[in-house]
Amino acid sequence: MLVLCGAWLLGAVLWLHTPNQQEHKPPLPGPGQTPGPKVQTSANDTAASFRTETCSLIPEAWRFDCYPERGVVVTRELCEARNCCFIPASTAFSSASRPSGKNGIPWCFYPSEFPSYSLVSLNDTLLGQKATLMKEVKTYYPGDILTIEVEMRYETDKRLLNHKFFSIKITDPSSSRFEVPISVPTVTNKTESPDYIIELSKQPFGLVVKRRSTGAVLLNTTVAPLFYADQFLQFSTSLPTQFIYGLGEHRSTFLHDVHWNTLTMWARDVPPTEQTNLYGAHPFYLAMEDGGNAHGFFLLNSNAMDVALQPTPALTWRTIGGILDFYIFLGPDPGSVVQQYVDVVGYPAMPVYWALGYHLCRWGYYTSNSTWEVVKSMRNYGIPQDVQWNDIDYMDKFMDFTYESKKFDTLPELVRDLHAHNQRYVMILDPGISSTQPEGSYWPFDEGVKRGSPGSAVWNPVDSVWPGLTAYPDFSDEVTHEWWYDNLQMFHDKVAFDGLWIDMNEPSNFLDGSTSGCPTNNLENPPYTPGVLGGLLRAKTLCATAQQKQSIHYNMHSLYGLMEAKASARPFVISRSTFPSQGMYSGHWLGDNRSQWKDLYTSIAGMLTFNLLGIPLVGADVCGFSEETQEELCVRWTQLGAFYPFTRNHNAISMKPQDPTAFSPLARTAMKEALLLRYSLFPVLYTLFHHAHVHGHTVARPIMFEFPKDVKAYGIDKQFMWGKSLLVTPVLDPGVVYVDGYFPEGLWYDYYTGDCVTSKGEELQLNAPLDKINLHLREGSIIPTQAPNLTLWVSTGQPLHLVSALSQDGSASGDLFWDDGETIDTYETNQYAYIIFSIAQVLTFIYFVEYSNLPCVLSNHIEASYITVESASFYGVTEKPSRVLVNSQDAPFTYRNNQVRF
Ligand SMILES: *[C@@H]1O[C@H](CO)[C@@H](O)[C@H](O)[C@H]1NC(C)=O
Ligand SMILES: *[C@@H]1O[C@H](CO)[C@@H](O)[C@H](O)[C@H]1NC(C)=O
Ligand SMILES: *[C@@H]1O[C@H](CO)[C@@H](O)[C@H](O)[C@H]1NC(C)=O
Ligand SMILES: *[C@@H]1O[C@H](CO)[C@@H](O)[C@H](O)[C@H]1NC(C)=O
Ligand SMILES: *[C@@H]1O[C@H](CO)[C@@H](O)[C@H](O)[C@H]1NC(C)=O
Ligand SMILES: *[C@@H]1O[C@H](CO)[C@@H](O)[C@H](O)[C@H]1NC(C)=O
Ligand SMILES: CC(=O)N[C@H]1CO[C@H](CO)[C@@H](O)[C@@H]1O
Repeated sequence: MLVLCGAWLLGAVLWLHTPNQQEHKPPLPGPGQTPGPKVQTSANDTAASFRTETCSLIPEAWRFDCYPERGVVVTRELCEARNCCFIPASTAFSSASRPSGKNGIPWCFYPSEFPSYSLVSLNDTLLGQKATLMKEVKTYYPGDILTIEVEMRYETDKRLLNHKFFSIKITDPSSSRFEVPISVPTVTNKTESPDYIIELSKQPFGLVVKRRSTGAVLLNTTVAPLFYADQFLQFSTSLPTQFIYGLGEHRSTFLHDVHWNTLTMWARDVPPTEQTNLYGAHPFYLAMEDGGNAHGFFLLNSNAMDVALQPTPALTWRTIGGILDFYIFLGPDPGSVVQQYVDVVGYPAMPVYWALGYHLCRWGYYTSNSTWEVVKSMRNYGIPQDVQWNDIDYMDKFMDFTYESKKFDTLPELVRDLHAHNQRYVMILDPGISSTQPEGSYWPFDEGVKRGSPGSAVWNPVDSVWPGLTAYPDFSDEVTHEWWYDNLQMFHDKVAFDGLWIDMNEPSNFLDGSTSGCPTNNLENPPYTPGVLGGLLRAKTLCATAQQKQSIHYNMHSLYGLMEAKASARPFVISRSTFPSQGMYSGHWLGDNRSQWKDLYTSIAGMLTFNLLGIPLVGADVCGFSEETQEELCVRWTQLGAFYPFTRNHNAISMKPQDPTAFSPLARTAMKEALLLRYSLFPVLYTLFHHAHVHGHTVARPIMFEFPKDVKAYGIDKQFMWGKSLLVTPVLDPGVVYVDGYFPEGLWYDYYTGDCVTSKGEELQLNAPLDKINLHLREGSIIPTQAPNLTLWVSTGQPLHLVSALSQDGSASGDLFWDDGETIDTYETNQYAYIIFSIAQVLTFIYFVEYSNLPCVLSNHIEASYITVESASFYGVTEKPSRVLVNSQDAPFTYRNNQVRF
C-alpha cells in the first residue's frame, strides 16, 4: 500500500522520550560522549603550498570526497580547515550543488598524506591475526577514537566453503559499540591454504587482499584514510572492476553505475525512485573480475550509510554508527559468492507450495463481496489463482486485527470458500497500532500497554489527541513477539488467514518523528547525515532517539522489517522492509511501483538483485500499482510476472480493475496462458527453491551467473534465467511483436516448439506476438513439468512430463525435489524425494532415460506423494533412434521434427 494518503491514515508517535542511558547497554554512538578536540590545522600551515601542488597530481577519478556533507557550500576555507585538497573540478557538480546520488567529482578531497591510523602491533590468534591501530591526532568528527583493534579471521567452513571467505572486525577496545543482532556462523578453525593473500601496510594502515590464483587486487584500503569516530566510520577501497551488483534497495539497473554514484541505505517508505534510499538496506556487493572470477563483500552494519562509487573504480563505505565488521567471499564464480554470503546471513526458507501460485490483490475492493466476485470470476474463466489478498480496506478504521463488520461482513465466509477450493487468503498488517480508541475497546493496544514495562516496553504511547495516532510495537523485544502472536491467534479464530503481508515496516510514519517532537541531540542531528531522503533520519519515521529493547532506533531502524518478519514467522510472509537474513523469514515485493513500461523493465533488476541478496521469493506488483494500467502493458507484465519467483497482481485504490478478468477476451486469454505456463513449470520452480533453501542458490538469476566468462552478459537485465536451464526473454516495450534477446554461446531450444538455435554469443530477434513470452531451454537440460490447473493443489497431483534439450553430445540431465508442499523442514527431517533425471545417447541411436523415483514419506497431499513420470519429449534428436530405454525398459515412442516423445 501507498504512503501519503490523506487524513485517515495511521499516524505517528511511539515510545520516545530521550533515551535513558541507564536503561540500555551502551549503544553507540550515544549522546553525552565528549567530542574530541577538532584538529585546528590552519590553511596556511607550512604544508599548504606544497599540498596544492601534490593535490593537483591526484587524478580526478582518484579523488576521495573529504566533504560529503550535503547542503553546505564547500569553500576553500572549509575544505582546508579539514586539511584537505581543494580543486574545483572542471566538469560535473561541485559538492555544494550535489544532488543526492550522482554527485560528481569532489572539489574537496583527501591529500595522500592525510593523517590516518598506523599499525602498532600485530599478533597471531587462533583464527587469524589481531592488530592494534593508533593515530596521533583527532580529526574533525567528534568522538574520534585514537586506538582501534582489527581482528582478522581466516575462516574455514566445512559445510561447503573451504577457504573461501574471511572476516575482519574493527572495534574500539575501550568501549562496547552497537553490533547488529543477527547470528552469523561461529567458526572454529583457521584456514591453512586460503584462496587469498592478505598484505597489511603499516603507515598509514591499509589492507590489501589479492586473489591467489590471479593476483587480482580485490581490496586495497590504502587509497583513502580510515575514519573511526563515534558517529562517522569510513573506509574506501579500490575495486578491480567496474562490474558491481547488489547494494540494495535501490531502483537502478542491475549493474551499478560507478560514475560518482552514491547509494544511501536507511529503510524508507517511498515509491521507488532513482537515487533514493528505499524500503530495505543491504550492504553487500558482488563484483565480476577480469576472466570471469567473482568476489563479494558484506559490511554487517545497520546504521544509516552511504556507499559511494567512483570511476577509479573505487568504493567508499560511510556509516554513522556501529562497528566495521566485514566479510569477503572469494567465489570464484558468482553463484558461489551468493552461496558464501547466504551461508553467513542465513539460508532462505523453503516456501509453502501455494506461495508459488498466482496471487491477486488490490487496494480498494471496498467489500468482501466484491473481493469474492473477482475470485469467482477467475474460476469461471478458468484462470489459475492460488491466493486472494486484501489491503487495508478490510480493516475497521484501519486498525490491525479487526475487520470492517458491515462492508466485509462475509469475509469469514469468503475465506472458507477459498479453502473449499484449495485456495488461500492473505491480508495486510501495518505495524502502527491505534493508540486512541476508548479504553477497553481495542485489545491489541490495551494489552500491549499492559504487557509493556519500563525497559521491556512493547511501546510507550505518547499522546492520544488525534484519531490517527498510533504506537509502534518494538519487535526487538521477545515480549512483543508473544503479544503479536496472541493477536494473530485471536484474529485467526475469526478469519482463518493463511499468510501475512507486512507492510509499512520501515517503519513508515506520516509525521517526522512524533507528535511531541524529538529531542535535540547528536542522534537526531548527527555530525554527518548520509544522503537520506528528507535530510533527517526521522523523516517519515520514528525519532532516532526512540528507545527499543535492544538499542536505540538510531541503530535499529533498518532492522524493523526483519524483526517484524521474525515475529510473524512462517508459513508465508511478504515484507516490504528487508535486511540481510530476511530470506529466512519472508519474501519481498518491490514496493509501490507505477503502471508504466519503465517499471516493467526495472522490476527485472529488482528481482535479480534480491536473488543475489538471499531473498529469492520476490516480485513486483504485476501490471503496476499506482496509476492506471493499460491492457497491453498488463498482458506483458503478467507474462513477465509468470516468471517472478513471487507473482502478485496488485492495484491501487480508485484505479480501474486490473485482474485478468477485467480485460478483453484476447488479453484475458494471453494472461491465462502465461499463468498456465507458470503452473506447468511448478516442479522446476519448487526444485529451484529447494536449492536456494539448502545450498543458497539463486532462483531467478542473471545470465552471467551461468556464463561468468561472457562479458557481453554482464550488463543484461532485460532477460534472466530460472536456474541453469530456462532463459526468459520478455517484451518490455509497447506496440512490438518482436524482441531482441542475447543468447550465450551454445544450443538453445524454443521451449514451445523444440526448434533449435545455435548461438556464438549473439543477439537474436525473436517473434513475440502479444500472446507469447519467449522461453528457451539450454542444451543439456531436463525439466519436469505438469499439466497445469486452476490451483497448484490440483496440478501438483498430475504426473510429470519431462522436457529434455539434448546437448551436442546427446546428453542431458535435470532434477526434482518433491515433498507434500506444506510440512515445514521436510528436507531437514528427511521427508522428501529427490530425483535426478539423465539421458545418455549410447551407440548412435539408443537413448537411455534413467530416473530414480522415490516415494514421498508424507502423505497429507495424497496426489503429490505418488508422483510419476508419464511422458517425455527430447528436443534435438537429429535421426530417428532405434530404441528408447526408460529405466532399462524399452518404451514405445514417436519421432517427428527432430523430437522423440514417449
Ligand atoms: C591564509 O590563507 C587565506 C586563504 O586561505 C588567505 O586569505 C590569508 O591571507 C592567509 N594568511 C596568511 C597569514 O598567509
Ligand atoms: C601483541 O603482543 C604484544 C606482546 O607480544 C602485546 O604487547 C600487544 O598488546 C599484543 N597486541 C594485541 C592486539 O593483542
Ligand atoms: C578444526 O580442527 C580440529 C583439530 O584439528 C578438527 O578436529 C576439526 O574437525 C576442525 N573443524 C573444522 C570445522 O574444520
Ligand atoms: C594500494 O593502493 C595504494 C594507494 O593508491 C598504492 O600505492 C598501492 O600500490 C596499492 N597496492 C596494490 C597491491 O595495488
Ligand atoms: C454480501 O453478500 C451477502 C450474501 O449475498 C449479503 O447477505 C450481504 O448483505 C452482502 N454484503 C454487503 C455489504 O453487501
Ligand atoms: C483441470 O483439470 C480438470 C480435470 O482434469 C480439467 O477438466 C480441466 O480442463 C483442467 N483445467 C485447466 C485450466 O486446465
Ligand atoms: C517494476 C519496478 O519498477 N520495480 C521496481 C520497484 O521498486 C524496486 C525497489 O523497491 C526496484 O528495485 C524495482 O525495480
